[in-house]
Amino acid sequence: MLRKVMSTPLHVGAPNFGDMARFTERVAAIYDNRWLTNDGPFVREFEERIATIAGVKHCVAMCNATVALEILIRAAGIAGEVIVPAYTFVATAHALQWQQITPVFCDIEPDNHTINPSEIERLITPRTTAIIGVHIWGKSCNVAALKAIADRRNLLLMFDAAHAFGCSHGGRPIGGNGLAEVFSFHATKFLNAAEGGAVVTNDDELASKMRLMRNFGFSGYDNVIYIGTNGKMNELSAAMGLTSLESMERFLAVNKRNYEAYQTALTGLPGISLIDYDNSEQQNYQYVVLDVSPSCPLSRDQLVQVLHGENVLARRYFFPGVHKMEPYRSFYPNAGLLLPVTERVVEQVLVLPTGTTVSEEDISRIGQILGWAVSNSDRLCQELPKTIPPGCSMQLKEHAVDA
Ligand code: T4K
Repeated sequence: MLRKVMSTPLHVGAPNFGDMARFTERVAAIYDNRWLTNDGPFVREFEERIATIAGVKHCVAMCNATVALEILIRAAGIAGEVIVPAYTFVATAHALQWQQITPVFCDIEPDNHTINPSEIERLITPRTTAIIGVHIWGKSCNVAALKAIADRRNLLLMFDAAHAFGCSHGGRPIGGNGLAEVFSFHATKFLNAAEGGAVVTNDDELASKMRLMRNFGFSGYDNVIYIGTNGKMNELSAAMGLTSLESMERFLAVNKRNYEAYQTALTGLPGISLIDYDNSEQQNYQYVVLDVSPSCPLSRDQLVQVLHGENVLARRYFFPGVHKMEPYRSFYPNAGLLLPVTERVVEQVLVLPTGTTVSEEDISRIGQILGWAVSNSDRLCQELPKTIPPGCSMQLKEHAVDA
């Protein structure tokens, strides 16, 4: 009997926690200092540590990566149209649209899931000012090809590196590519500050402009010199981020161990493959991503239903593609015609839980659940809808399978 193999739910994105005693020491220091936000000592320390790890001159910490993207876009003077992949978290596009800049959706590379440089040129118009690549799953974009296009066409180039803290490209830490890169330190990320983000850059002028913009545009007391917003990271988040940083090696070791355990557990499942990482680069292995091809006897959505029924809360990131979310779906109803790879990938990707809450034993059970599902596919295909309706709740209703 397979039902409820997992007694407690396993979440994709369950946070990795650093040492609680170290965090509470820092909280005690915050109480002593009576300093909670506005460029406090922990934020400064966090920025220094991140800049060092990323190998860049400046880290400007923010309240989250979405606001960090918005501030970077504004500080860099971007306007008009910007080319972005359609296969990303919706924040990449929203950070543009929020400021009346048009995201133009580009297709992705079939294996790497990153923006396809050979699709970019035909999307460039006189209004195009920039390209934003996304290092999805921590897998780096083809930076050299993007840079060549950006240089040739006089466009700015920057990266949404929300997934890619601790990863490398060309043997160098992600952080120094293009004009700037943006990390997320959200709870679900490899390194978390509960909520948090940062722009990293080697550009002195851009960094000081972003520091002002994240603080309402204040340059000293009473002197506002730009339009700004409140994008500041607070001291509690920085304390959490610093504590997470102390455990970064452990998080990496666990994620790598889990990834390898999944490689073993998923061997031989028809039509199901684990996307691979380039082992010549540093990876954080924060995402365990399956490709469920049409040769699998169950659809991706049917597997999600089986897994949820067993308390394994797998996700369909980034379904249905940003171009099919509002307002983009209404603006560009035919965008999918230019995005065949994205349209295929959003139907096939399934993300499984990993991180410090997931053991090798859990992974072997997840392998057993998937093995059981494919060997009972005839019955399951009759009982489970092929697709999950939009807007369903996080944990799908228990499916009607009696093993
Ligand atoms: N660019 C890219 C490419 C991104 O992926 C993201 C964020 C951004 C930009 C923007 O970064 P931030 O502004 O967030 O810093 C989650 C995250 O909220 C989001 O940060 C992340 N990407 C995205 C990939 O995942 P949802 O809609 O999946 O969140 P939710 O609430 O469903 O949580 C995900 C899973 O994590 C659940 O299974 C539950 C688990 N969880 C979550 C939280 C918050 C926990 O176990 N504990 C927790 O505290 O978006």
